[in-house]
Amino acid sequence: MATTKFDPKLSEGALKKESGTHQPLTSRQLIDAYRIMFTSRRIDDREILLKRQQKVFFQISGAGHEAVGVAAAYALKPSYDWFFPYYRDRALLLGLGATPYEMLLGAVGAADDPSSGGRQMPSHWAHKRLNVFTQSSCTGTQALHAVGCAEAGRFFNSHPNAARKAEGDYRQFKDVQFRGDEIVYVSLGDGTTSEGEFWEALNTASNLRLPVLFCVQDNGYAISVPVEVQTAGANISRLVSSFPNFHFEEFDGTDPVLSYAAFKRAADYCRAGHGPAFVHAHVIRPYSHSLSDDERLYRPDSERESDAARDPVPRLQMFLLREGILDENGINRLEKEVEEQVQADADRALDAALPQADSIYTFVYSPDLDPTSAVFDQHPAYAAPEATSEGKRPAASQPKTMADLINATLRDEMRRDERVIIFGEDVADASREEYVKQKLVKGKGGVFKLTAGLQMEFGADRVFNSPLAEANIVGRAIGMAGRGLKPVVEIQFFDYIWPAMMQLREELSLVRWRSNNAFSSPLVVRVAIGGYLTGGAIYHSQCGESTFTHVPGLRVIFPSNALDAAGLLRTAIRCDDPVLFLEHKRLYRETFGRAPYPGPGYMIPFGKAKVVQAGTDLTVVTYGAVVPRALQAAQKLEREHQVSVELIDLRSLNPFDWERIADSVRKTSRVLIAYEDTLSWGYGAEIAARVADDLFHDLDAPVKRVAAADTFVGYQPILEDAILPQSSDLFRAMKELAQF
Ligand SMILES: Cc1ncc(C[n+]2csc(CCOP(=O)(O)OP(=O)(O)O)c2C)c(N)n1
Ligand SMILES: [Mg+2]
Repeated sequence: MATTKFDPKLSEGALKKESGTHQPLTSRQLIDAYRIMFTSRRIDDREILLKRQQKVFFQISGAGHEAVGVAAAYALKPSYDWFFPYYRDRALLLGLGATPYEMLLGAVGAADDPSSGGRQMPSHWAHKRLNVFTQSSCTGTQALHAVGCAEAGRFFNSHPNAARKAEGDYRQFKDVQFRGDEIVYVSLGDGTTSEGEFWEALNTASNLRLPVLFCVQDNGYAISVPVEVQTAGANISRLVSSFPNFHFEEFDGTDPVLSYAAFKRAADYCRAGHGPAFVHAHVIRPYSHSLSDDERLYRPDSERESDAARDPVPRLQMFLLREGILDENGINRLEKEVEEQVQADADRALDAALPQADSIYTFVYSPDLDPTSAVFDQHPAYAAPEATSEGKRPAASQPKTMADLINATLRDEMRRDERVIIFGEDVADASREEYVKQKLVKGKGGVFKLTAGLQMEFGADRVFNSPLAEANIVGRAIGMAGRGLKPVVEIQFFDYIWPAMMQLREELSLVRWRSNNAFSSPLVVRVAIGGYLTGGAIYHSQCGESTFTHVPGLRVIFPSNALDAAGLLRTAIRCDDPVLFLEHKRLYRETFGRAPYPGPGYMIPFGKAKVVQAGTDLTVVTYGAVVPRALQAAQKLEREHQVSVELIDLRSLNPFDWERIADSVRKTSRVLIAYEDTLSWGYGAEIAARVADDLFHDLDAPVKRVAAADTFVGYQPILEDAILPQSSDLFRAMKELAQF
């Protein structure tokens, strides 16, 4: 295998040279660097001890990475720049101003742990005051958050009014701060460079010349997998070297002087607005991957010994002695002070208050703004759409399609709130804006044209195309929303949401809970969903909403008609929680459910179902494109068999309107749950279970479901019709249930 491994013997490190070569760090800074690095190592050692005593429950160390952390902290500004670190960044955090006590609170899982209040593993840093954004355990996701964060900084800088607070929506609870020349630091290990999100982040940072400083801390291993297996040619610097607009650095990251000089050059480049930087630091990992790993199983002693010779902590100690910056007494005094402090902080942390068991639901959603509340219950602003004497409606009250009203709602919300920005695949009118401006082309505005005209009205920095990469869309949006923007992003087809699944399931839904409310990323993901298209086939027809209603922290909305789409989308945009807004493609331009535009204030609270028609004999609970099909079946049943069906359109799937369902079932004693997704393990299973649990004694018949066959939507219409629930299927099931 052809490889270009980094050879530490070739390193030009200042620590290897003779005296007087430690510029640009002063003696004072070098002593402080040693204090931070030694403190970092001692906290790791203390945590390892506590883990062995079963007083903490997990340990992952920053050992071997300390010099890089200190260098980054020296080159960057806490509470000014933004930080998306990873678990080896203990020394960075200490260098920025986090305290050993705070870290040990994290280790014991104390209520006051500033990272997560005892919700995340130790070393999963977050620090609101220092601008350290919450991180997960997922390798690589943070790279896209960093990109979004940098985009937000740039946006607020060019739209300073957008940063102003406003009453009555999520902005009331989101402080926005930005600087003209801030840098966004993001770090990751060598193994993590194999993740697609890393490359997606480099691509966008490069293309947009964003001030993101990528720091790869290359310890040669990802748990037991060596770098030459992860990375073609074993050197990530070589692979990324052709990205345009980047400043590149590669160096021995066990040397703080060399590391600082490299970080300084990289930071200067970013801060001057030239673009991103890629800092590749070769480090060591002396303490195995974590306390759950024993590297002796896959690394021979010889390899571990040669690493140990580069250990940054003893190396800097030797350097300070050799250079006469500290004598032996000075070193001993410093180390003793650190030891005593870490010991005292550990004792104090062990006595700290622990989180309460009854706090488990706190911060799953915003504590400040409840989207089910009356704040979001706002009536249409137009007069009732009555016909005029000539039998014609005034233009404003002409019934419009769901597509029209979604477009109009987006437009009005963008006018109202400058923080609303839209991006996704093909959502812009034209990325080559001059074509539209010169009237050479009309512009696209989305494959379903839902965002048509928005770029032309609001500009290319508020409505723009993303790369064809769904994780890129959601990941960047999370970083932006974390800073206070309100991204309303589009996933072109539900069938292609899966590359973003990690960002949706592990990041978006969790930002608030895992940071104990220090951070939040309320944003809207609009998704075109569903079948009944004739020709949509497997990959343009999928439903799958229950995969997302299963995720705490996400709101899931699925309107069936134009008016509901407008009212619920406005709530989604103004609320303080992340929302998955599912738009049925078949309903976009359907005659069913058209409505005049209800005005720029119309809102429907989440969690409130709509009774499409009242009835007494049987309850049908459904949503989305099954609503018109169920209505047709219910009307036929009434005509032909005098069965009175109460039809409930849930429209909000999480939260959902249990009260409305329960009231109806108590009245009718019969319930059918109908949905377009595949039958088994679907959304209806949860409703059926709840009915069985809570309403068993009210039932006169078994709970029934009608849904898609447990297979895939076929292209040939004969197949599609057989697979998706049809009005005739609904009619049959309703009739059987009524007759039971
Ligand atoms: C997406 C994902 N896959 C797998 C893991 C499990 N895991 C945690 S750390 C790690 C290795 C990371 O190696 P590297 O990026 O080199 O960082 P290092 O720990 O060496 O500093 C793995 C596989 C994870 N946390 N996230
Ligand atoms: Mg590694």
